[in-house]
Amino acid sequence: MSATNTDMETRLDALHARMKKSSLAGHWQERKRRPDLVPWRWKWETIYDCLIESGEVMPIGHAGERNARRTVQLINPSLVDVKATSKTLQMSVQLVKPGEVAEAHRHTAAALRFIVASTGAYTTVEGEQMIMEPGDLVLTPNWNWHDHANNTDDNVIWLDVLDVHLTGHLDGMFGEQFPEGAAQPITKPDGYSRKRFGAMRPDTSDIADVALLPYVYKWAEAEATLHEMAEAGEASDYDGVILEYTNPITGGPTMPTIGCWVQMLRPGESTRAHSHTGSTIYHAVGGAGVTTVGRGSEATELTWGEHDCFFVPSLGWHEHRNTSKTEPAYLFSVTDRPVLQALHLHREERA
Ligand code: GTQ
Ligand code: FE2
Repeated sequence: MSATNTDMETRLDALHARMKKSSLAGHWQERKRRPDLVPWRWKWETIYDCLIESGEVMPIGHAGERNARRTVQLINPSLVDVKATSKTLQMSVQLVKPGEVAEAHRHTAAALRFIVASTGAYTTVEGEQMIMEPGDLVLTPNWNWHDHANNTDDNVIWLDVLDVHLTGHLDGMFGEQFPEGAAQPITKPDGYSRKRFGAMRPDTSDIADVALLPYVYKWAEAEATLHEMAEAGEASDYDGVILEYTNPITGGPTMPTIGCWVQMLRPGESTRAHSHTGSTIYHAVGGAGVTTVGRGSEATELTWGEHDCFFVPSLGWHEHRNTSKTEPAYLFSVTDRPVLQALHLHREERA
């Protein structure tokens, strides 16, 4: 090595040390990589066992306390330290036992509930009591007051999805407890949101932000529509028969930060592989199948049955297969795609 090169190396080392002291760095210097998320599958049996056990050993606390909600959180193995399902979203499973109340609060993180087991428990959102039936999707957009009560004789269990990790990365997280008691007063009639914001609706100019509406999507309607679409042959090669849960006024995504979809894979159906930006967390509402993530020697097979949950990372090639020759399979999914779309970052590639 020439004297000049040695001289440069010595000076470069000194420069690095000098920059480090002043909180500066060269573009050429290495940095720690953000973790790559792995495809993953959580068996319902295991989630359920842990959730029921948590019901025995962890009481629900008051609003503002760490145990104000009793949930078991789904964790991506690459995000163990930050306890996250993806870099943007958190999926958890919540249990409210008979007679319990999860007290009222609101926060900047947007939330949704997808009901797994309920015999008439309800969640109250912005003064409207929303009865939860299995397969229903209830939205709690950011800054909506919400509390949950179970006045039935059976456990109520649902999936929570929140954009807490995105909101956290953006340093936009804050919240507050309801000032006047554990549960907010019920100020609206049953079914209010669907009448006020649905296809036949009064003037909406008084609504502060139409992208943040409390809303309920009923499973019975989703299921019937999926079957009618299947009969009409309205299906995608990449997703099977698929519906988006749209905002009833804007027609845009479910919420600004979380998009929700439900798809039916017909008996024996295999979809074609595609890859797109946006990571997706799936929940099998019913049926059984296999989702292949990645291609060739890198491929991972995620085998799922009723109520299992699984994760497909952004840009991961994926294809679904319904392994039953006689029964349909239903997948509910949530994605951060609306964020990528809003930022003009969304891309898709098809096999
Ligand atoms: O039910 O309000 O899973 O505030 C995490 C935070 C659920 C809720 C979660 C929450 C809730
Ligand atoms: Fe909450």
